[in-house]
Amino acid sequence: VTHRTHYAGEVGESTAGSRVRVAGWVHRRRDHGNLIFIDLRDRSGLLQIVFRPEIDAAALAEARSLRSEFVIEVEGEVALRAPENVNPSLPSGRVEVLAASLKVHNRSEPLPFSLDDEGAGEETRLRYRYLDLRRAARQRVFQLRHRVVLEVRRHFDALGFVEVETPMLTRSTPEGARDYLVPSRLQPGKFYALPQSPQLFKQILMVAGFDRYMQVTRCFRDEDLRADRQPEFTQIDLEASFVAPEEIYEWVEGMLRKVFALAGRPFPGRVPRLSYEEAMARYGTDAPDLRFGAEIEDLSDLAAGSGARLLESAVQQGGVVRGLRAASCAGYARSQLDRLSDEARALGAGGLIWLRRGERAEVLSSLARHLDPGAAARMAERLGLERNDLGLVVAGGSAAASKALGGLRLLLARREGWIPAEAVGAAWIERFPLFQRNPDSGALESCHHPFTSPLLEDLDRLESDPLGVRACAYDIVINGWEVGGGSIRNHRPEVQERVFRLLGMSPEEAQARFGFFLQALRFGAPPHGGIALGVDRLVGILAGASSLRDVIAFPKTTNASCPMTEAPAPVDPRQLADLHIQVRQRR
Ligand code: AMO
Repeated sequence: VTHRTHYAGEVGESTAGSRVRVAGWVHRRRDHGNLIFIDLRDRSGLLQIVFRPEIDAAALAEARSLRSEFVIEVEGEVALRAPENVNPSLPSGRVEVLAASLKVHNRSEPLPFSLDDEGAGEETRLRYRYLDLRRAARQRVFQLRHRVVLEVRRHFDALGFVEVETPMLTRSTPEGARDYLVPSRLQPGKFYALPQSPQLFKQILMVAGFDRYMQVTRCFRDEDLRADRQPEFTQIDLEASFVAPEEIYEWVEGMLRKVFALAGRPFPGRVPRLSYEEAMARYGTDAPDLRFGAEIEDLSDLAAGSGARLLESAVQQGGVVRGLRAASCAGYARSQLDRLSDEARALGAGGLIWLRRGERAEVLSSLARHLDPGAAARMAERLGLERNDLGLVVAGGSAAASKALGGLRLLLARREGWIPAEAVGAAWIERFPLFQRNPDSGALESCHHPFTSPLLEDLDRLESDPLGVRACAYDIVINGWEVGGGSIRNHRPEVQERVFRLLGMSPEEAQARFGFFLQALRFGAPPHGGIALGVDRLVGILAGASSLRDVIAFPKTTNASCPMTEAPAPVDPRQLADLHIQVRQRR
């Protein structure tokens, strides 16, 4: 045999007696003097190789020089192991290969960390990412990622979507982040932007009559990084003409059902829909984690006549009283309650009030005698407090109260283990506001992006009440992660121009930035809409990863650098000169 015949993991009982040639890395070596055992590893798993003097003395001698991660190729006969040597935890655990020849392809320096040890710091693991990626658990993630993307392409192909590639060197597409810029050599002082998304191109493909477009594509956003954000990430990007949100939901839910099945996880039969307003009120966030209850309840109507001035005055001043049930937490000690109060304040609440139902179902509260017992009982009732439950209550402005309670809800869920391990909680969030005010400048800005259409019923109020206008936009949220977002677009140029004006763009400025796009809309743009889903976030959820870095082969760290290549890096001054760029060092 002259070439590899099997992957290590394929050599099992059925190959016993045959001759195989396998190749891979020395995972472990055990030297028993006149007997050497090697665990050979390739991407499929491990296989035990035995070097015996009576089979090939030369190979045995050479095997003595092998060390971890040397690259070898071995030929030999597959033999059944003696019963006492069977390893039931390996697919190849009943057999071993009696080495008749050994070829050492390469040596390896001692590794900076052991492949068996998860303990090495992340910076080190990313610097030597190729070693980190040799681990079976890591390889499984990328196998899964591959199969997910394949399934997604099949799904949309079957629905008549056509994959079209859009440029990477382009103009700025506003998605709310800073652009990565690429200087032009041929046109001094001009820059391309890397796409924050293919948004404008996919809309233009609808004008071009493609009808159903999809692309699995890289997007670039220069924004502050978190566990769920990378500066470059991959989207499953879709757009379709003559389409309603309902149809897009169906396509996406169908896709999700298939990829969850791939990962062996059940996906809910029907994904519930929540308005943005409901999500904010009940969960304090537009990306609620629906794997557990503890929803926020409004208690404002119970404040009047409750005897507690704190609650009454909050409501009189236009605020709210809201709370949630922390099941079985009535036994919290003073210190635990103090910690929760501090956490509530850090989340923006003025303070935290608690109620609890004791052993005999009596209701106690931190407001003690300031709170009328009848009102306390009604609040406990509304929150659904049973024996030994704790109720957490916040009074104040509506947004702040819900946000703080939403934050506590997540903290407690993690702390108290309310999230069942295999659970999947998904929802569509709809009817977002079209605009929000920039907290610094006070100017209107798009909540999603400027190409999103207002709800038809709100179109008349675009200029008179822009903040009250809702968008025909939707997000899909899974396990508290925003996995996708999209909208129906402004296909009529007049509406698009009105939106640009409200965003503070003069017609000249709109023309300068988006003239090509407005022009396209004027040549018979069909009504259209779409969505983009984050592949990294989706695979992250399927793989149970806590950070996107675990599902991206070569990710960036939080300061947007790559420890392996050490990008970003200085460049040769001549390169800069070609680009007409001079770097000014900040003093
Ligand atoms: P949006 O900006 O909501 O919409 O992005 C869509 C999805 O892309 C993923 N995502 C990210 N993933 C990792 N790191 C990031 N920095 C990051 N930013 C976004 C998320 C998100 O839900 N053009 C529109 C789509 C449309 O309207 O059709 C867009 O890009 O999963």
